[in-house]
Amino acid sequence: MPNSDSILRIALQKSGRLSEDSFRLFKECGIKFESGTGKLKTSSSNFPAEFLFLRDDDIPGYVEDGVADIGIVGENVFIETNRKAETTYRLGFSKCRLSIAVPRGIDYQGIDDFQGKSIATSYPRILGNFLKEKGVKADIHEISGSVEIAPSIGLAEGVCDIVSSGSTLLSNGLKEVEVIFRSEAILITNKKLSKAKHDTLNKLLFRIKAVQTAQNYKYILLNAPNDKLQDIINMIPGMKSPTIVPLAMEGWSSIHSVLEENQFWENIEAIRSAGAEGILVIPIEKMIY
Ligand code: PRT
Ligand code: ZN
Repeated sequence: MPNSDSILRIALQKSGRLSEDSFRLFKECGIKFESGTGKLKTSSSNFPAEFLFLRDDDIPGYVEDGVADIGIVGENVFIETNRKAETTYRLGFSKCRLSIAVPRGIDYQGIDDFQGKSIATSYPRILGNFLKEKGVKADIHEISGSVEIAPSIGLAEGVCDIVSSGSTLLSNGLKEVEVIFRSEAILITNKKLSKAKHDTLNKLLFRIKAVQTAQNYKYILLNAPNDKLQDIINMIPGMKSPTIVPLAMEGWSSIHSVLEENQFWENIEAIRSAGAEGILVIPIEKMIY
């Protein structure tokens, strides 16, 4: 049993756009817990962690107050709620942008077009800061949902909302004219975490980094004639150096290495022209340097 002082309370979105990727991340880190049973709280069976399932908007406040030690939330919500917590790690999923949009027929010239006009949004703080920085005095009309319909019902001249594919704007007759903030899921931490909980957090971060590093790399196996080995090794140097195993066929070897996926695609033609055959590329589950 872990010492209760070291148990990390983790706030996750109960159900929504962050949930699936957050749950998957813990699964890939080998941290087991039950979810999806309508429970609001559960413990991990194999890691010193408790999970709280919450509305995303409540997560920064819970982490600031220390009800949760850490949480996963969209950076847009973290900045908008203006709660005090550390941004510990950028997770790279749930990427989106906060943008200003106007009706498609409008001849938009620039942000100054909004002087004296109104913009509907659920993000008054981020929008307010942006307008202030640009010296634009506009009325911010705060609404909590269905922001996109505001211009068509005469509520505001423009909207400021989260955009991902852009299809919601398109289907509401709007066009994106200013990107004011780019967001992704982040891991936030209470500012007064105890030493014991910090140690647990470091164990968790170690696992997250191992999983995320692995996702960018591939294990590569290929066969090559022995007189071409050095050329190919130079192209796929691996973590330390590649493994070379002789094949049963005289004069040939198998090279095993680790390669960043982008590097693989950039070098594949050169590797083939250097004489490599039977190339296999295999996903890596965890990677620790
Ligand atoms: O119920 P709860 O309060 O927990 O969830 P929620 O409904 O407030 O949030 P949710 O689950 O919709 O989003 C959680 C987080 O996901 C957001 O805070 C963002 O950080 C991130 N995210 C990523 C998005 C989107 N993509 C997104 N597309 N959040 C919202 N949208 C909405 C947007 O508001 C708009 O209505 O999707 C629509 C636009 O999408 P496209 O693809 O049509 O452009
Ligand atoms: Zn929400």
